[in-house]
Amino acid sequence: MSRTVRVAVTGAAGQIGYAILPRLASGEVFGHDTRVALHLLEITPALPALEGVVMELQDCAFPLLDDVRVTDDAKEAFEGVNWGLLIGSKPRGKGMERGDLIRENGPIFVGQGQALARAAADVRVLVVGNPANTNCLIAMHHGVKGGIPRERFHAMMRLDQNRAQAQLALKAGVRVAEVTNVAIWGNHSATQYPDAENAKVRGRPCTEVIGHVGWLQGEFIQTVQQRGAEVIAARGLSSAASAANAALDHVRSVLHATPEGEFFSAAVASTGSYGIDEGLVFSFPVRSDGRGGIEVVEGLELSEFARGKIKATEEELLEERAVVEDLL
Ligand code: NAX
Repeated sequence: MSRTVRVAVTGAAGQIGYAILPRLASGEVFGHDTRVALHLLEITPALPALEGVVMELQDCAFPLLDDVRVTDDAKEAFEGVNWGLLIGSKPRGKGMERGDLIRENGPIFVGQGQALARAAADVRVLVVGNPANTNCLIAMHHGVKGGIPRERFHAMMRLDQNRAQAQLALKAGVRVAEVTNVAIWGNHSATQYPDAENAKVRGRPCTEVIGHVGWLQGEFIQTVQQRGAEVIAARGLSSAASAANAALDHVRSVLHATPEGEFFSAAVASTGSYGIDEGLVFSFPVRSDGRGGIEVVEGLELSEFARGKIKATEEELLEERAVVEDLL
């Protein structure tokens, strides 16, 4: 047993927390030769519920689970962690506009970005809590000020990628693993652009295999954009198992070198690729070098249709950034 990976999970008593913690502790992400320590952060009123989750983790008797810490103090939670999975945030209340939600949650990510920089020298951060891209922008801003490299901050787009991949596989009548290179561009919101034009089915262009441009530019995009709302309408609760699964997929994709010619989707700070405003946390096709570094895949062809969609989602992110300008 060589080492211990320390993972902070915020909002650990929530739905996604409940789905993700056993899987993190099982060894399926960091490998069966790596111990896992969990640092769980919650707001004070949720600590009793979190104690119940901790009891269940004990009752799983995971051989690799090294240490579980529970706290309502961000600095304590992030002490020495290698990964920060920032899942906790306030849900959208009745009648609340997107702008109100951004204002409600922004301050959480100021404090957590600062705490990460003070407590964790070698950390990678995945922001899941919504609005994920702008929350990530805020955490990144404060983390970078404290010395964490900018490229260590990501916002989760993997659930959108997985949803798109599944829809394309269903349409093409192939296994989901046979669909690759699904880029999601922009914001984790209803303006995101799931890109079928660059996707592949069994290595061939998806547009050739599916061939139905009307479906690819219409129903496919809307289904992916609205999938979260569809799950809420059916289940009465937002996606949790699939969101937890996507976060773990993201971590695994960062840890392992991306196969030659392939990419996955993650929101990272724009350095101006594809003309996107610098600094926005924007979803791009990315590749991992297998040592924890990821870089944007340059040079993908974008049709006029795609460029229009990408512009719209960029505009939404620019508006979101303007709403939190005072926090940056
Ligand atoms: P829950 O409401 O079940 O859990 C959220 C937890 O966060 C609660 O236990 C709450 O006490 C805690 N929390 C609130 N403020 C906190 C703070 N300052 N520090 C630590 N913990 C805090 O929500 P859940 O279904 O688990 O979803 C969590 C977040 O993920 C939400 O913002 C949700 O919108 C977002 N999602 C993001 C997705 C993505 O693809 N990026 C998809 C799934 C999900 O909708």
